[in-house]
Parts: sequence; structure tokens; C-alpha cells
Amino acid sequence: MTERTGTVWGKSHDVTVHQRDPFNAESSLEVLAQGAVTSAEDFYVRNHGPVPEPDPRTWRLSVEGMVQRPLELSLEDLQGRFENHEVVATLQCAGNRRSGLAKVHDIPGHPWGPGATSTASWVGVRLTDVLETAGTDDGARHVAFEAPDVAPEAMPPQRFGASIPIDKATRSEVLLAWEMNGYPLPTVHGAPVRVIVPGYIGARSVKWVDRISVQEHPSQNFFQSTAYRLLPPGIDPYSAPPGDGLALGPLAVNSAILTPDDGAVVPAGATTVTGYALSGEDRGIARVDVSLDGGDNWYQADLDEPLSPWTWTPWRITLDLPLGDVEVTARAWDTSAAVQPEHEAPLWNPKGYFNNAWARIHLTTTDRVERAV
Ligand SMILES: Nc1nc2c(c(=O)[nH]1)N[C@H]1C(S)=C(S)[C@@H](COP(=O)(O)O)O[C@H]1N2
Ligand SMILES: [Mo]
Repeated sequence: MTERTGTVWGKSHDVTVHQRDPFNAESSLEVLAQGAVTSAEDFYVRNHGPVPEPDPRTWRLSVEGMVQRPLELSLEDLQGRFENHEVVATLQCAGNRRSGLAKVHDIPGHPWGPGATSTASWVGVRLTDVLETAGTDDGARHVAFEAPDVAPEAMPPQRFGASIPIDKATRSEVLLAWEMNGYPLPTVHGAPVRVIVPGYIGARSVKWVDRISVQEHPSQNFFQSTAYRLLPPGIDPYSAPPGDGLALGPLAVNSAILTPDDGAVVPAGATTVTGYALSGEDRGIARVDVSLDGGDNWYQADLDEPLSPWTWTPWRITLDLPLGDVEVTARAWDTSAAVQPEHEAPLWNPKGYFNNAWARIHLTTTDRVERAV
């Protein structure tokens, strides 16, 4: 069930709470449109279990597995022994825009709109610097993360975990972060320390991380081996065994219309439409096309300069809206010339991930300005 409320875990009244416990909240599209960086109180939240509250004084991060020198680091060790870095990065849940897929066929899971994504600046240390200190063995291929929150939905119930290939883990953008937008990481976003894996689905950015394991194989954790996998249609999402389908990593090219609201009544004539576009890894957004006639004619939106290679590209365009019912569609192209597909139906998958069909909103225009009530 979806309710409009706020103020748990420091969230604003603008977020849409999809679930209270575990706490899951979607950012307001209107608020996302207001800036390239999202404040902590408006940042979306995705939790699979109750929020743990590790004591930062006793919190320890273990680095183990295929390493020459296993480490056990306190927060002070992490902050003091390694160079600190800032990365501005957009996080996006693999289930972002699931509601569009759920209209095609039922899908379990929260019906996220396009607001399961937000952008912040993160300060921490590079995972690669920590791995270098530990010294990874030849033959190490993956880096796995674990956190203390136990997800009841996991089979069997277990701590949250994920892994990324070692080639990604050793890139400079991947952080162990304790600061968000200049403040200590809020509890609900992973305090004292979380992983930030820019360019990948949000599920790999493990919050409250307390264990890093270097290994030959991907994590066997439920959220790597069973959840967050793209299954073919016809498979039962509840009973698909570990290892089925594709483990999701880098995001696909996507976009959304943020303003006006879907279903809004606006005056005919000049209206500005805004949105975001984002692609996986450090692929940039090359172009955003917007159409008023279902794709027969396209206009190119103005793109803001992204704040980093790891953030979304805000875009805007002023359109001359005709009188009556209008559908506005948008599609983004990334720098590898990948483009969003037109329809949701062919993208449908049993767990409802990676809906990157054209963004669409429906507007009704009037020939006079209606008074707001
Ligand atoms: N420990 C832990 N880390 C987690 C999760 C979780 O449930 N537990 N959810 C993941 C998912 S699916 C997403 S999309 C992001 C969301 O990050 P946020 O809540 O800070 O927005 O956190 C990821 N890290
Ligand atoms: Mo997610």
C-alpha cells in the first residue's frame, strides 16, 4: 500500500512511503526536479529488513577471503589510514519504474514509479585503496559485501549482501562512504559506512557494510544469487533457483519526466517539461528526444552538464502544447548510442527490473488558466 506521509528516519513529507516496515520510500518527482543533488531528507530509501543501528564506536569492517593481510578496521582507521575522496553519484534501484511493468502483468514487489533514484555527494575512501592494503591474491575475481540487516523475504532469512567483479571494485569511483551531502551518513542510508558503486544498480551499494570478502566467485547471498536477477518471462519469480537469469550490474539507459505531473491540467501553449536521464557505468547521455505525437516527430531537450560521470543528466524543453489531451513521451540516447525502447510489454520480466521504456505522461490542456483550489 502506498501512503503519503513522512518524518520517519528524517524523511520529508514529500516522499511517498511504499512500506513502513521495512521502510521503503520513493522520492517526490517534483522535488527531484528542483536540483541535480537530492537532500538526504528527500532521497529515496530501499530496505529489505529492519534498519540496524550499528554503534560507530564498536563498528568494525573486516576484509578477508583471498587476501594476503586480512584487516579489521574501525571507523577511525578507515578515515585516518586512507586518502579521503568525494564522488557525486546517482543511485537507482533496479526496480525503478516497476509500476509500468506491473501494468503489463502482475509483479511482486513495490510498485515504484520513476522516483526510486536520487543523487548525492559521497565522501569516503576508495575500496581499491583498502584492497591494496589487504593485498588481493591472484585468482580473486569478485568482492562481496555483507551487512547486519536480516531480510525476512530472503530464502532462508539472512544478512543483506552483494558482490561486484574485482575489475569494478578496483576502480576509483567505488567508495566506502561515511558522509552524504556534507553530513554524516544518516542511519537509514547506511551509517556508519556504506558501499557506493556508481553506475550499478542500487542493490550493490551495500549499507551498514561490516564485512568485505575477496573471492573467486560472486556472492552466494540471496540478493546476489536469487534476487536482482533478470529472468525470462514464464519463470515463477518465487521459486526460481539461485543462479537463474542474469545478475544485474550496470544500469541501462533510462529517463523519466519529472514535471509536469502525469495527469496534470495545464494551460495550452508554452509549457516546460523537465526530467532526468541516466545510463550505466560512466556512459553519458548524448541526447534526449521529446515527442507530442507518439514519436512521429521529436524535439531535442536541453541537457544540463552532469555533475560527474556518475550522475544523471537533468533535461528540460519548452513545448507548445495543443488544446485537449496530450501525451508527452521522452527517450534518451547514451554515448554508446543505446536508446530506450518504445514499449514496456517486451521488457516485462518476472521480478520487474529495468523498465527503461519511453517515459510518458498524459496532460489535459485548457484554453484558460484554471484557478487552483
Ligand atoms: N544492507 C543493505 N544495503 C542495501 C539495501 C538493504 O536492504 N540492506 N538495499 C539496497 C538497495 S536494493 C538499494 S536500491 C539501495 C538504496 O539505497 P538508499 O536506501 O540509501 O536510497 O541500497 C542498497 N543497499
Ligand atoms: Mo534496489
